[in-house]
Amino acid sequence: MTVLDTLTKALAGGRVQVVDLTHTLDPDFPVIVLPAEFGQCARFRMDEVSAYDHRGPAWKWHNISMSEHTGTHFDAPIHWVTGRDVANGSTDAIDPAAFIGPVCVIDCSVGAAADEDYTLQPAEIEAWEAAHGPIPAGAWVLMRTDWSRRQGAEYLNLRADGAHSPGPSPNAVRALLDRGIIGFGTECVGTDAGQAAHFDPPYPAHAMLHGAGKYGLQCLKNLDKLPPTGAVLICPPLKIRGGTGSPLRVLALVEEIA
Ligand code: 23J
Ligand code: MN
Repeated sequence: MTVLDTLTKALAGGRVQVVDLTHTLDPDFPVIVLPAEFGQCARFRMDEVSAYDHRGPAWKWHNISMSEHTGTHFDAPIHWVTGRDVANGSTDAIDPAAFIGPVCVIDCSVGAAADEDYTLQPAEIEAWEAAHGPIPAGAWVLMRTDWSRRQGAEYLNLRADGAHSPGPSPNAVRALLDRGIIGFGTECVGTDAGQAAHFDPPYPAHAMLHGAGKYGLQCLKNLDKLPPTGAVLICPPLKIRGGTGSPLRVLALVEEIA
């Protein structure tokens, strides 16, 4: 049997399960809100074209529109100024091998429940590796916070001084880059913490990951259904010419270990 025969049989037999890490695209799902002087992210919108009626008697369809950064979405290197000159840094040009790979899940849910401005630190990455083994080069690393359980205004958690939500510290991003990861994902509206404009450098996840040609995922859910290590992430963005990112379906393959 080939590796792929083994995989398809394990999928059919239920030994490998497919976990959906994606929120439903819906006009009510929150999008990032930037300070008023900046351009803003559009919510998801869906307009009916026909519904088995005079506009199309045998078919139903919709026109849809949204930002590249609406809902569960992928960030490409050219999203950030630091990555503007990264070769093949737009969604249409990224090597598709980046869209499937091993995934490490760092559970920050206890810290994020206690502190809405919680930041992942290098010491936790080291503790995770002491328990689960080294983060392999080419891995996707996901920060579990259980933030996806929040709804409405609680999700962005905006106050007069901006958003309050967890994310990685600059030194944690450096540590992940040292391991040669391919991308980093979170449950929050951005890969960076809500207060990351005040970090040094500002927006360290965006600035450092994309400057190094790495990718981001945000607005993930169901990270509590993944093992710390051993799952496979599948995250191909739409092939938008010159795209800085895209909404996408994010899946994980999880093996039941007998
Ligand atoms: C634009 C400006 C700042 C940020 C973002 C977008 C995102 O988080 C995003 O969706 O990539 S922080
Ligand atoms: Mn984004």
